[in-house]
Amino acid sequence: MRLHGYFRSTATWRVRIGLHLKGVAFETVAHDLRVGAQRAPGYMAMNPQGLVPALELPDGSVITQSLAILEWLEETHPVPALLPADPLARARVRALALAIAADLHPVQTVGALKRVEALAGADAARAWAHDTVAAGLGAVEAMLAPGPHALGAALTLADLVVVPQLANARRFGVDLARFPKLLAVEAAVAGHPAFIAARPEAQPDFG
Ligand SMILES: N[C@@H](CCC(=O)N[C@@H](CS)C(=O)NCC(=O)O)C(=O)O
Repeated sequence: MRLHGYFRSTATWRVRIGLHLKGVAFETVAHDLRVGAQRAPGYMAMNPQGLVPALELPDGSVITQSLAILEWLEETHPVPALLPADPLARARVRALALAIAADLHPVQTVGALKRVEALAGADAARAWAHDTVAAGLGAVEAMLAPGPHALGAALTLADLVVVPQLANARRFGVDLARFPKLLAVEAAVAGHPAFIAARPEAQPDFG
């Protein structure tokens, strides 16, 4: 199995945590977003969106979209479970994951920020990234349940999405002291081997 990604990509990071948690071995194929490698014709043939991650299975099938990959992983490798058994609890996990992956994250990707910079300049792009991430995390902070994890006692898919987004927030200069519950979620998994192995600095393309 080959995970196409980039060390700093938060969407790829989510999937790395999931693969490590489930004990699924994978090979990393790096695409350097700084030089636009995600839009090279060979990769575009695999993911016409020109975005990472993409998971290439041994039979050549490709799955794109980090949450679709994680749901596939959950269905094919159910242990340890990343979704609760109760339908309402499952919906809450998915809602929290989507609040970041579908609403917050898309407005601060490399492509989105380049476009803001082209329209309004580098300072505007930095302010855009900071403000959209801060506003999005404010909403997510209010969605959290009593911990130690994002939605209660058990580690879920929501934690896999929260942790990378906090690292991104720091890059954009967001003051995370405003989000004590999110910081507690991050601290709860900081020593977990799967989370450590998935960190950007542990990846072969880090630099
Ligand atoms: N919704 C997608 C988002 C993928 C995405 O935006 N990936 C970013 C890296 S985190 C990317 O490839 N950016 C390149 C670009 O914007 O050109 C997912 O969850 O997989």
